[in-house]
Amino acid sequence: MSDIHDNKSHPLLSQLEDAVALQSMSNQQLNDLADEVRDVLCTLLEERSAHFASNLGVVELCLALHSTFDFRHDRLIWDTGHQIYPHKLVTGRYNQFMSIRTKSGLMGYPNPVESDYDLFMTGHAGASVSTVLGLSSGDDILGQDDRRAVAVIGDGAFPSGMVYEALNNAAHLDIPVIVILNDNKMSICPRVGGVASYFDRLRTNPIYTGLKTGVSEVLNKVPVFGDPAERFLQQVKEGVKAGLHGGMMFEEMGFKYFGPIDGHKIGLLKKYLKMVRDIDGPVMLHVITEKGHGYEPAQSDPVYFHSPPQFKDEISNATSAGVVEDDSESVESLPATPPATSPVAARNYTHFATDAIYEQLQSRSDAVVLTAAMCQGNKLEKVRDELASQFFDVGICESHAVAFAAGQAKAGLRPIVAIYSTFLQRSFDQIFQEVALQDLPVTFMLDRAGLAGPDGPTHHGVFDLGYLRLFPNMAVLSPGDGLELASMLSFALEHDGPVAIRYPKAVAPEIQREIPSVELGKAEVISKGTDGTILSCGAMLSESIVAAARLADEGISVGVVNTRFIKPLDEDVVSKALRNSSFVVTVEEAALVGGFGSAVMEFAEQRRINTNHVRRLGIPDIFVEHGNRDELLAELGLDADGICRACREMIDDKNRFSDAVVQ
Ligand SMILES: Cc1ncc(C[n+]2csc(CCOP(=O)(O)OP(=O)(O)O)c2C)c(N)n1
Repeated sequence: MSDIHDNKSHPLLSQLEDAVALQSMSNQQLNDLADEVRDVLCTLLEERSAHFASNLGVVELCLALHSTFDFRHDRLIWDTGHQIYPHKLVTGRYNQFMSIRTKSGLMGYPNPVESDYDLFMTGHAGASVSTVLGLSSGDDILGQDDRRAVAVIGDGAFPSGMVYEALNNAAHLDIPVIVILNDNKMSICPRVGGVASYFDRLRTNPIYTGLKTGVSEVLNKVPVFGDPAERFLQQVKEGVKAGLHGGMMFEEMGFKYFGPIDGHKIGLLKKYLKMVRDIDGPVMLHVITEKGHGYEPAQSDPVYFHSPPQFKDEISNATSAGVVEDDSESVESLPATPPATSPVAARNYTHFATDAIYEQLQSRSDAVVLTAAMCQGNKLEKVRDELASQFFDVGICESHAVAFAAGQAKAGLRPIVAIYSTFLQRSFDQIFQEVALQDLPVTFMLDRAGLAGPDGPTHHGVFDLGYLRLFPNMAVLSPGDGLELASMLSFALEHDGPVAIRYPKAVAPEIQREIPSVELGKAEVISKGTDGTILSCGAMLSESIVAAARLADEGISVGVVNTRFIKPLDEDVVSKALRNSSFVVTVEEAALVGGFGSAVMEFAEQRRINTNHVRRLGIPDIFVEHGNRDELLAELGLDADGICRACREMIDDKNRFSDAVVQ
């Protein structure tokens, strides 16, 4: 791991004990500090993959905020939280910074356990305006109305429906809340939609373009406190009335809107921040930044540099036009463990899914695919570019995506909703009402279903079985290897009702065998055993096969079932396993509460089958920390070792139980 501690090139950062010190720094010092922050970010990327361009883009904004506010007392929320790195560096975490995104190291997102400067643990976009408004409301009621509450939200996150719910409520409450719109023209890919076009129009405002020098002259005289600030505000407002102003939409919603201003000029930012700090009501400051600012390759290719692989290996061939071996929101090195039974192609589930989607869209004109701003993560660029009329990017609007797909399905299309497991949580109610209740043929492709690795608890997709299994009409599938994925998608598009297919962020093994066709509620029996049965859910199959092979070497005969369907279960296969095996182990990369093992137990209860001999392996009732997926799986007992251990324990238990009976 690179050492930044002794780095003489960070004289300011290495001495900085607390962000409050920024308040007494000159603009020149803050600019020097910005250079040091960028240097650390580049050093980090030499070490490992991380969110990069977004962080480079907010350096000046972050420093200006901390030099204007005291966030030990005031409130600051970075929407989503992927651009939190400069904030971490100036809030006492410089020394631990190089541990970021490693197990037991700093999180790549805000984490209140690390620092009081991080108020919420976040990773999902679009919630910041609501939480900041709530903080301001709490402070207001509790008599702490000298505290100021600031949300920094990107233009990519801004179209989220929740933002408008919060803006609406803020205008009604009319309490101080500062929303900073960080407009860099980008989501992960270039942002799309009507809100994006509106922001583009706002950029033509003379305050930003500098056409009306009168305005910038006024800005140079910005006073700091009290009435003069009000007077300045009045002057700016006069400018507004004189036709300089954009932001009417926000003004009409009850916000005072300022900007857009250059988000890389610390002095200018501080002036505006001081002004909005003293306004007694909802205010929006529109700041223009450049994603990747300060590092030329990231400036020219912010899509690739959103979360690129580590520098060492990849920087020379970095281009967003080419295929990036990224399997993330953030990239992680690909796990190596092959299933013992087969050769492995180093392709991950996402690649199999993308190919299957492309083929379906090519062969069926009624099939369409939807993404919620994750074209790159879902590797849908080829579909977007070659089959544009069947491709829909709705922005970071997962709830809308699902209801929109329901409408398309009702109209006769076969929509495929490609949303990561964790983000689909946003659409719980639309899955219920618009899709399942209507029994509409919408197919959900849930990538990152399982442990999402270094992104951590905000991104692990481990709750989907719980929330999908709930709904009548819903079929829930998970492929045991890459080869099954395409057949599962063709099944889904022929099925007359909603289907969800979940798969993890992992290399997809190709288990060489005669693959039976996918039929509703039919499992695949991989091997039979005389002692016990492993009921494997989805990607746990290869580890289950490895475990069974190892146990066979020890003289323990364990069969393996690739259950394929979590709902409906293959009642015949599951009931035979429960009745005929002396023990059954269920294995899933999902929360045990409401998951696959729970489904097996519920089924056993319905059939009045004893379950003393059943053991469920999966994610216990905790939020799993960040770390490499393999490390996390091993720790949770969800690798071949863990499965073997569980099987041996079941045999020991059985022996103890028989001894007790004999006595
Ligand atoms: C609900 C949700 N959907 C999708 C994502 C994945 N995601 C992470 S960052 C990002 C882009 C955010 O764009 P913006 O807010 O403009 O920030 P920028 O990276 O441009 O600074 C997306 C789509 C997410 N974190 N949360």
